[in-house]
Amino acid sequence: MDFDIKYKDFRMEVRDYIEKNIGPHAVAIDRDQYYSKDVHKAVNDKGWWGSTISKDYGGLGLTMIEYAIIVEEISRVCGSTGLTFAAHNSLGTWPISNFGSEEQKQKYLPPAAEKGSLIAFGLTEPDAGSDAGGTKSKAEKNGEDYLVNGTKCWITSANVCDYSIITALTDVDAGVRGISSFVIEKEMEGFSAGKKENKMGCRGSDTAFMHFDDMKLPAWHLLGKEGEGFKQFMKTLDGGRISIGAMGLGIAQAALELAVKYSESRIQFGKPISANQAIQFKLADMATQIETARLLIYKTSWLKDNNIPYSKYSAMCKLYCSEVSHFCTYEAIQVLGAAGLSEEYPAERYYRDMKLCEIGEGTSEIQRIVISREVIKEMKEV
Ligand code: COS
Repeated sequence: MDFDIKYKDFRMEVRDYIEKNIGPHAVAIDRDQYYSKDVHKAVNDKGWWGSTISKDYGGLGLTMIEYAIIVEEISRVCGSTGLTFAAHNSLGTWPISNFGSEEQKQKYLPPAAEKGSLIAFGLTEPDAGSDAGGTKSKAEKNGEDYLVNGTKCWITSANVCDYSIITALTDVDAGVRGISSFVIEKEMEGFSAGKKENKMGCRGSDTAFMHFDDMKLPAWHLLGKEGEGFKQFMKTLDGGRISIGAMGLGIAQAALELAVKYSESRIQFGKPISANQAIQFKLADMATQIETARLLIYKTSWLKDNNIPYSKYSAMCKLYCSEVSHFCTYEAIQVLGAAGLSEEYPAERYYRDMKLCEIGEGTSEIQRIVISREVIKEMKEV
């Protein structure tokens, strides 16, 4: 288990770049709720929009471990950017790399990797959230084309994306086996995105509705085969859950660092508050949970990199890291006292940003369902 040692230099180099190039924008991104072109460029200058895209298509071809470290380090500085980054790489480019035709890969991956063309993931609908199989959007065959109608909601980068993966029913009577995936382009006639949601956290990430109104899609936009959509996005979410875990971990790490720094500088009763056991116990619990969470991210990423089944572990990453993030951001505010409530310190931003990790890409409750189903299955196999 030499992950920390092996990736130490990589992490430090990534951290240094992010602190210099994304850090200065984080407060304004949250306060003014905008998608920062400067930050987009900073990520693009490193080629990170193509983190997991193969070098054959202009990407960096990073391992999951390396990519998870980047997600963690970006989120340590800016939750909004961490979310946009994780959604684009895990949910946008990954399904094209893994299920796309050569034509789709040639068309969509190089612009993502080389120019930072953002790819969104349109799965969730007003009636299909946790029950992802409840998709109502339809893609009806119309000669050589599909005609798509429907609505998606809570889609990260709905307005700022260039392309998106979407899901729609190609057979309304076949249940989850009737769901198919497509790659669409934002400029297509019939596509529109709604007003950006005013969220409590990750306020700079562009979350909005997507509408398809008789959107005509040539058949080659189908990802894989008809009816494969449900399994494709379940596999996609397996990877996405590692990245949201890494996002929560980054926010937790930031909260710990802030709590340590503040407790060393805040003098009460003639000594730094870090000299009190009440504070020390909090810091110890935060640090221990963060260490455990990071090991879980490393292990799960390693499993993915080595093509070993990891569905249970990715749900554990998402569940555990987001709960660690909740705990650490809550405790950081407690350590800071009144200062923790003020926007003068980032503790309250961490607390608001963290909440997305317990909800986006499947709630904590859904992760528990996935984990328990896997555990029961494993026990039956013994
Ligand atoms: N990888 C590959 N295949 C998978 C899979 C996975 N992780 N999970 C399920 N499948 C397959 C199953 O093997 C099954 O295949 P067969 O029909 O060939 O046996 C098929 O998909 C249907 O699976 P299942 O019956 O388990 O589907 P359910 O509707 O019961 O799934 C859960 C329930 C809760 C697991 C699922 O709906 C889920 O993960 N929901 C959360 C979705 C989510 O995260 N939404 C937020 C999105 S924000 S981007």
